Formats: sequence, C-alpha cells, structure tokens
Amino acid sequence: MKILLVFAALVAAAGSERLFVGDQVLRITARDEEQIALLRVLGERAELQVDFWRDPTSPDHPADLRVPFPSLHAVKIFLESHSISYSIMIEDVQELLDEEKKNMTKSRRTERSTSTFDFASYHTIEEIYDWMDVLVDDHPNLISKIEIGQSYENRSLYVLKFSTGGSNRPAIWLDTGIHSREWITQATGVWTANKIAEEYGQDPSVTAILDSMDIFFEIIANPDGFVFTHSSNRLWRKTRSVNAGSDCIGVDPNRNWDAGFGGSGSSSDPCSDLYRGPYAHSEREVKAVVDFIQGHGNVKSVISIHSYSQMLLFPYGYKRGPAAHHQELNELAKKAVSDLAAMYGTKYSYGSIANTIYLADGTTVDWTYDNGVKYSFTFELRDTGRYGFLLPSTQIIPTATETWPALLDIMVHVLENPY
Ligand code: 0X9
Ligand code: ZN
Repeated sequence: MKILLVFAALVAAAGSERLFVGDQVLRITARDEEQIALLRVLGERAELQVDFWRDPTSPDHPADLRVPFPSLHAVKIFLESHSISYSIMIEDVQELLDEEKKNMTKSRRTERSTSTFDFASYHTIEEIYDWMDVLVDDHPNLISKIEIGQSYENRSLYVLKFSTGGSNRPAIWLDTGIHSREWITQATGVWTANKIAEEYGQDPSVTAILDSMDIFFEIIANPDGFVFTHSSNRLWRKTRSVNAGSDCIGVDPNRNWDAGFGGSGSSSDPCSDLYRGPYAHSEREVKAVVDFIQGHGNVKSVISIHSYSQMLLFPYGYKRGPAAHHQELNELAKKAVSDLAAMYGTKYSYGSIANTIYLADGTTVDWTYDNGVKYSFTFELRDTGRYGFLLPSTQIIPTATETWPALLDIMVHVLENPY
C-alpha cells in the first residue's frame, strides 16, 4: 500500500500536479480584534504562502488556514508567541487528496463495468459533460443543453434548461462550482439536476414549478478552474485568466460582479485568492451569466451554491444595511434551513452575507438582487471545517439529499409569490 502511494505521488509529480505533503489546516480562534489583525498580517507575508479556507472575521467565527509544510514551524511559532489559540483540523492535506483520488479511480472502474453514473463519486469535467448529454437524451421533452458562452480557455459554459413549454416563462437560475475547489457543489449539482428530472410528474411541487416556470442549471460555472483542480492544483479557487503585469493567474469570480465592486471585501492584488479583477465582469464566466440573466429578463430567483460552512445567505454582502426584502428572505431562509436540518440534523446558520460571514463585494447574488432578482440566495454546503473543501465523497449523497428540501422551499416560494 505504502509503495503504491509513493508510486502515485511520483506519477503525480511527473504530471506537474501540485502536492500538499505535510500541509496542515489549522483552525484558529482569534480572541479579539487585535488577534484578527495579526492573522491578517500573517496572510500578507507572501513567503509563507498560507491559504485562508475561512477568513478571520470576528472572535466568534474561527478562521481555517492551510499552512504549507515548509511554513508550519514559523506559523505555529507566530501564533504561540501572540497567544493565539489554534487546533489542527487536517494533519496532512495530501493524505486526504490521495484518498480522494483512490476513490475516484475505484468508482470509475465500477462505472465502466456497469455503465451507470456514480452519483456518490467525484467526477472530471468530461465525465460530467458526458453525463449531461445522457440526461438530456433520457428526458428530451423536459431538458435541453444550452451554451451561454465560453470560458477564458474556450471551454463551453453549459446550462441545463428544464422546461415544459411556453415562452420566456418566469425562471429560476441555479449554479454550482463557481469556485472550482468546492467539489461538493458540482457533485450536488449533478445529483440535484437528476433529481429534478426524476421528480417531474411524480412530486407535486416539482411538477407545479415546472408546469409554469423554467429552471436553468449551470453545474460547472468555472470550467477552467475545475479542470485545473483535477490536473494541477486541487485547491484552485479562481478563474484561469492571465493578469496583465503579473505572474499570478486568475480572478475570484465571486468578487467580479458589478455590485459594490472594488470595496474592502475583495483584493486589488492579482496574487490574492480574493482578487476582484481589473474591472467588473472582466471574467467571461461571469459576463456570460450577466448577459444570460439580462437577456432573459424574467429570472425570478438565483441560487448560487458554494461550500463550505453550512450557511444559507442572502444580500447584502457589500454593505451591512438590510436589503429591502430582508424580512421575507430571512423567513424563507429560516424555513429552508429547518427543513434541511430535519433530514439528518445538519445545522445551518442563515442571514445576510455581510452579517453572517463577512463583507464581500462583487458577489453573484448581490448583483442579481440589485438587478431585480428578489429571491437571490447563496448556500455554503457542508461541512463546518473538519474536511473543508476536501469533503469525502461518502458525503455527496447525504449533502445533496438534505439540501433538496431547502431548494424546494425556495422554489415553491418563488412559484407562490409571483412579482
Ligand atoms: O468568500 C466567498 O466568496 C464565500 N465563501 S467561499 O468559501 N465559498 O469562498 C462567501 C461570500 C458570500 N457567500 C456567497 N456569496 N456564497
Ligand atoms: Zn465559494
């Protein structure tokens, strides 16, 4: 077994895949504003190459920090010398990655021999795009595949359209995977799209929704990033566009929207994971969705799915003040998280982005909300940090299953509250 793993590591190295041997994820609880400021200082020390999985924001909101092995000693000394308490969430990031890869290979073998798609496994873009075609073939009267544009590296941006007819019906937009490393989201997207297809004509709510509305579902909203997470760096978050005047690649597609663009909840540094880009909608992946939603003109709800933290959020992220429909969105979120928890007891917090996590400007749902989409929500799926972005594939089906009633609550509310 050991020999096999060493061999796998060598193969990975030969293919220029980034390894994370000995990297740890630390959960850090800052006691006050001063300690939070110190953590920011740590993040700004470029030579340490630390990666905030969850940002330090308030004393009651711990930060999760991936520390590369060569920086571990220095970071721990720094934390200890300032009496900042931390615990080790992930002992060795590479061990989780090896496990993940092994499971994907195993599942691929069974899929080949049984010619069935394994919803309980993570998949490559080719596998997901092939599966989409099968889904469309199996449900020709319900589902079609449309291309809303191309990515920076010229990959198709595909959207599944669920429609039973009519013209330009009120619509619900769903997207997963805009942050490429949040693999549980694309996997949940696949399961959910399949569920919608299965339940039409069976479940009365799904049937009622699709009898008068259309659903658009973009499962791989950041295909270049997603491919890169498979080939080169499992923890890649951004797009893959080249930044003029910098060696650093990519823009945070959840800071690139024209909603409070350029505020304090994003970065102007192309090397930052929160880089907002040179101007709003600079990213093709973002612009394609903007053009689609504006061109459609009748989108009533946008649900943008991220991970992790177990939260259901709504505008605003770029300011602290309440949105005009705060009450209604808050009530709906409360019901949705309670129905989600009813399944397996998974607890979600909910509220506006700025008041629940942190100020974040240029996010998807702030732009959609400010552009007339009242029911704009964003999920942060499992977990709360034990595995973070490396959620084991055994949790795909439970995660998707518990999220489904919450999604239905929102969709039914949209159906019943036309505006
Ligand atoms: O920082 C973000 O973009 C989101 N967290 S994540 O770990 N998925 O990157 C939080 C921003 C507000 N939340 C959403 N719009 N999902
Ligand atoms: Zn995200």
